[in-house]
Amino acid sequence: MTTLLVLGPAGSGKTTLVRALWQHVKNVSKYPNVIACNLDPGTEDTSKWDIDVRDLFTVQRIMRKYALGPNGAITKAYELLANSTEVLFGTEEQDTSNLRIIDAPGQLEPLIFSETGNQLLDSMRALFNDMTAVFLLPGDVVNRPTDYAFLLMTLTGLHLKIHVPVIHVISKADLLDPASSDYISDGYLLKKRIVEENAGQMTDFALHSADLMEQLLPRIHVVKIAITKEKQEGLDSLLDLIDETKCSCGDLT
Ligand SMILES: Nc1nc2c(ncn2[C@@H]2O[C@H](COP(=O)(O)OP(=O)(O)OP(=O)(O)O)[C@@H](O)[C@H]2O)c(=O)[nH]1
Ligand SMILES: [Mg+2]
Repeated sequence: MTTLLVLGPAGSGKTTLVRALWQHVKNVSKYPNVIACNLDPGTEDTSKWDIDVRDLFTVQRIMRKYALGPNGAITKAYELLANSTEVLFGTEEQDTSNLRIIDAPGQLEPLIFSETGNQLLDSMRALFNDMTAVFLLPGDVVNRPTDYAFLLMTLTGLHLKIHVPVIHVISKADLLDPASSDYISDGYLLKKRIVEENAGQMTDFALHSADLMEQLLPRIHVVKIAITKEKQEGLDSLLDLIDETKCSCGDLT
């Protein structure tokens, strides 16, 4: 049994990846019972999901019921969700799937900084002792070295908080400049590009971030994924890396 929690900044391609991987995996015999779950109560996505949090509540309904704005409603949704994970997913005995792919909401702040976000992560870890997080770093953001360093810091904080293996995915890899590939795993080059980019006050922060990352970066496995109308790339590499997380010899950290 494997549970993938797909996380990333708003618009980073989470839903696109979850649905493409779901379709792709149905053809891979080792995961005959794959299910896709929508955990985003705010999405207006109209596709069919095996499990959908909107069957329990939506951001719109929470906003009305508790007189909250959209971000307050997301935080409230995490609180409600933390107490409903078993209702939503069923118990382990009821669940016959061998791969669950979960699409998380794009708002990372309530997950990282709120008490209810902590509760939700606790309750998901308790329900899914096989959970692996997949964190998306979108290619167009990676193209800007300063923002890439900033996003890596966010990801590292999340990694330390979430207490599960984290797979790094460069999403929208079709948008990645060839020159960006050089510094994705190389802290020294990343710092050089940050200085060249000269993004004002962010430069010093990004340089410190890259300093902290320098030892870590070469050891992080990164999968590049592109899902466009024309092509789908990287899904098999992602599945291989997921298998590696199951293997005790896999060094993902
Ligand atoms: N070029 C390119 N565009 C992509 C790719 N994946 C997704 N997109 C586009 O990026 C936009 C956002 O994709 P979503 O899958 O909705 O992103 P998301 O992370 O689920 O967004 P939120 O749930 O709103 O946070 C859509 O217009 C997608 O078509 C990709 O690999 N390449
Ligand atoms: Mg989405």
